[in-house]
Amino acid sequence: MINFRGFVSAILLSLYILSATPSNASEITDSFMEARQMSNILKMKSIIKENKEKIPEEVNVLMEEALNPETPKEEREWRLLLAELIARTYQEVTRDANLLKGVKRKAFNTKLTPAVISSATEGLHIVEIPKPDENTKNIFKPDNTIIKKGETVKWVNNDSVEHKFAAVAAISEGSFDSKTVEPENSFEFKFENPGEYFYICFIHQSMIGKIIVEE
Ligand SMILES: [Cu+2]
Repeated sequence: MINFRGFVSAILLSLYILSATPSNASEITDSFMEARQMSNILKMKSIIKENKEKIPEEVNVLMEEALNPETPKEEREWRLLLAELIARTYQEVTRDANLLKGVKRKAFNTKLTPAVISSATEGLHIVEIPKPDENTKNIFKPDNTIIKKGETVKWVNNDSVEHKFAAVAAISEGSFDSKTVEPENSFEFKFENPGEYFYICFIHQSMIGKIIVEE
């Protein structure tokens, strides 16, 4: 006796896999995707284990496609998620966190405006949190700045609501935590170590920024 419901869902699942898999995905990515669709975590891990040497390149290709402006938007997001999932599984299998770190940093970078060299005012670099206007709200301005080692950034809350932001530990060179910054208040941090500091507001998840500290 054929189980009709089971048959239909198997067909639907394979259609889903076909439509969701990038047309030029490699065999490794394809089989990883299939294992993911089946929620077969053991299989996902074994695919990564068997192809350990090829995975960083595999992830790089996915990231390049994800960051290519000519790739359609949903496909970009989808590839980014897949790259992150493969890199996370790679970390679980190899204990090497660098691949995942790279993916997360690149994904974060895509949401920022291009980095600008910030000029200090009275010894401080100012990042403003402006009042909302018709186009924007809950932003850091500028959201991506380059400063020099030993310099200080002052975040000034000119908004009418509070914000609370901190460096994302997994991908940043070091940490800072503003705690709650009330309207008309500010937070200062002196950057002693060169590197990249990615930060987010805990109250507004899309509110992000980055400070690049140069030698
Ligand atoms: Cu906020």
